[in-house]
Amino acid sequence: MSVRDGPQTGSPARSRARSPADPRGAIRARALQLGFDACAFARLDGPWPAGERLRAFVQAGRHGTMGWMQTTLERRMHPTALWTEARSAVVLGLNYGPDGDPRALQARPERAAISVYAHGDDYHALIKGRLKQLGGWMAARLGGELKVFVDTAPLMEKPLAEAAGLGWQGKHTNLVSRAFGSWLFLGAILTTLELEPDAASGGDGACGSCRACLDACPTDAFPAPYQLDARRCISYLTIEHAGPIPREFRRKLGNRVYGCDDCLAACPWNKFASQAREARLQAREVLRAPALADLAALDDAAFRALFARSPVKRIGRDRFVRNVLYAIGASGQGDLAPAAEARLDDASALVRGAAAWALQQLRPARFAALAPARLAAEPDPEVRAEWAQPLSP
Ligand code: B12
Ligand code: SF4
Ligand code: SF4
Repeated sequence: MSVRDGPQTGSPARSRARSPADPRGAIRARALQLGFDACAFARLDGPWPAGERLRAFVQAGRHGTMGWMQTTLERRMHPTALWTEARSAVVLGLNYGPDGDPRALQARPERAAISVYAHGDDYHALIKGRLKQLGGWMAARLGGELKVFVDTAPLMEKPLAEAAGLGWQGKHTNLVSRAFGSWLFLGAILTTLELEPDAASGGDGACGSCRACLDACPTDAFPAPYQLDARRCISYLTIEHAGPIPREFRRKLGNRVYGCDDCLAACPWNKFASQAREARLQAREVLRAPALADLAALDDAAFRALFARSPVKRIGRDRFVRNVLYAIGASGQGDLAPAAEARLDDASALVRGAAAWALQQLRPARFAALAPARLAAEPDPEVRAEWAQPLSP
């Protein structure tokens, strides 16, 4: 989702009349007032190794089915390739620190783990609204043209945040902040104004010899420190990947039904983190540890109601219930088998296939007894393939 509504243009006459003596200080103060937790500045003419690294990532196919990374590659490689007139970036951070260690839920396999970032309202809408407010204020006070971005535009936000000194890209590839650990959403405003930059954080110094995030990854998604193969990442598999998830990953998903926090949560810099102050990002009680059996029974209307204003809504009921059924299959909880069996005749082939796999994991004898009739009646080739599979680890 692009939030470019711009360019928003300020009136030079008005802006001269009101222009503050310290524009950076004024922008920062306004950003904090609007509820952002961090604000820093970068020039766009500095060193930028990120572009070539992105090209290598795409050339190696590590973006998987996120074809938009390839189609927007040239614009995505540098902020000025996206917008030639841009001179400076205002980079904003919003703390979404949890109130505990999200990995604790892994000890309760009958419950679903939804990634921390999706426990409250959708951050895109929240940040977009605030960026627009800040942008409108900047345009009126300082003039220039600007565009606002959060997440879905072809702008590399993490290297930009590192260039602005908000933190550094850690070995898990996310931005780590000395003040907020790994729990910081990013947004940015590109502007034609020449704003004084902050000092860049620079390099990998603050990770040192630590490799806690690399060792924490359940699916070995890091081919090397600072590099992610998205095709192996649970966040990609559960959110972005459309079809059946490859069998090699299904048990490793555990009870993670939407995104993953393991590498973020493992980072020792989180000891400086604090709980999110933004009310709309606080965890909704109902999403903290929902029962897998309840989630597997969601129809489209119930799914939409449960995930109203939540980022989870974006993936739709079928993909979500697919994830829930994999979690049921990986749970080792035989009493969840009826919840899987109840989905064998689902209208969605994606759901039927995941239900068959879950039943096979929990009740192999029951699965074997049903398989011949199911194979004969099932029209979808991918679901038939599930019924034809021998039990595998
Ligand atoms: C595509 C994408 C994904 C993909 C790919 C993730 C990835 N690491 O690339 C998937 C779906 C897997 C994903 C997952 C998540 N995402 Co995401 N995602 C994005 C998106 C849209 C683009 C990122 C991108 O350009 N990736 C391409 C790769 C090549 O870029 P890169 O990670 O910066 O790669 C750098 C390193 O590899 C490094 N590098 C490579 N080699 C070397 C060698 C050395 C020596 C060094 C020092 C560095 C280095 O250089 C590269 C360029 O800077 C951004 C939003 C945006 N517009 O930027 C959000 C974003 C990165 N995601 C975000 C979040 C929160 C997540 C999740 C935590 C969500 C969750 N809980 O499930 C996970 C984290 C998984 C992980 N470990 O990265 C936040 C991160 C905030 C932060 N503090 O960093 C962002 C910025 C969204 C936002 N606006 O807040 N995401
Ligand atoms: S989000 Fe999870 S699966 Fe993805 S890299 Fe981090 S630990 Fe691995
Ligand atoms: S866990 Fe260690 S290696 Fe990973 S980002 Fe944090 S400090 Fe760096």
